[in-house]
Amino acid sequence: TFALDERTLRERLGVDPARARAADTHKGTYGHALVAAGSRPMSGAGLLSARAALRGGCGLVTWAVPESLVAPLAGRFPEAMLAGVPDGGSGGWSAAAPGDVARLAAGKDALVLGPGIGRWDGGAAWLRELWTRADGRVPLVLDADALNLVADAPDFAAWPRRPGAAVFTPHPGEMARLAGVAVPEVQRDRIGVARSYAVRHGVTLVLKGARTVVADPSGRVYVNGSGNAGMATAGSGDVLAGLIGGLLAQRLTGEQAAALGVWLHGAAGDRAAARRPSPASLIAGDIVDEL
Ligand code: NPW
Ligand code: AMP
Ligand code: MG
Repeated sequence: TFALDERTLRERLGVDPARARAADTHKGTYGHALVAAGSRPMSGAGLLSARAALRGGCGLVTWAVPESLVAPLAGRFPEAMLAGVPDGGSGGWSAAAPGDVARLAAGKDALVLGPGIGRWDGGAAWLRELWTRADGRVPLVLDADALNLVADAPDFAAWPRRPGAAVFTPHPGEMARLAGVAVPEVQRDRIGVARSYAVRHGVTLVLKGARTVVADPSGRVYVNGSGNAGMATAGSGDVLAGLIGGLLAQRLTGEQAAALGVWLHGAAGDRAAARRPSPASLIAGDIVDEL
């Protein structure tokens, strides 16, 4: 188990939080992330996530939303491209075809799925179809409701392994659902629960909360030292998911992107809290702005 700090990032993981850019590069150098996030009541989750992906330094972001939201969201985030997935007018993902999302993900450098997508009957089968049909080489971040859909699946362990990285970012409530245990059991042994899920399912598991745990599929574990309780606020997890996706799009490994993303997110939260009279007034958009 390693302390997750700047030294571990540089010396063990070979990533530099303040990395420079080579002069002779262009936006294509830095990858294209697809962020599939947000629905009618939770479009903000998608906005925060997609903005964080771009702030994480990836070159291009396409933000996919249920088609009915494209017109109301037009112009809200000028740096991102908007893609509408046919939704039958619902503003939600339950009527969207998994194949449409898989097609948008084809050729992208990362896919972030979950913030603000909601839960619905049949959602687990929907996600399984997307998991199977999307190009398995595209690295994946699953967060929030996408993790609840995984938890609803009776047979996740039997889903095909994808060759690309998969990073799961549950908070303790979501981790409890994934592992089929109660929240206090998760909190009693955060490292053990995160590590065993990561190893068993071949994913990089980010168990969020004070001292976030990052466990990689080989069983290596990092415990984060940045961040503060001001980050216990709506949307801060949506920011983390987008940020990790933006780092994956830049060809970091799942382990590197998860560790760097978690540390940067906490460090940005610390800077944002220091600017406020009290950490209590921190909101998730402040974290994005500090990245
Ligand atoms: P309790 O009762 O609060 O203690 P949900 P969600 C538990 C979107 N958002 N330690 C918690 O327990 C997200 O992206 C949209 C222990 C409760 O039982 C999702 O798509 C926003 N327990 C969707 O909302 C801004 C913890 O888990 C349950 C815990 C639902 O996500 C907000 C809550 O989990 C939000 O990001 C902890 N640290 N944390 C927007 N602006 O559009 C949570 N629990 O039911 O999955 O609800 O996390 O709010
Ligand atoms: P979510 O519950 O999905 O919005 O995620 C919350 C985010 O805020 C995660 O990245 C957590 O690690 C972070 N966070 C929440 N509470 C704390 C805390 N007390 N100390 C540090 N980070 C926190
Ligand atoms: Mg969340």
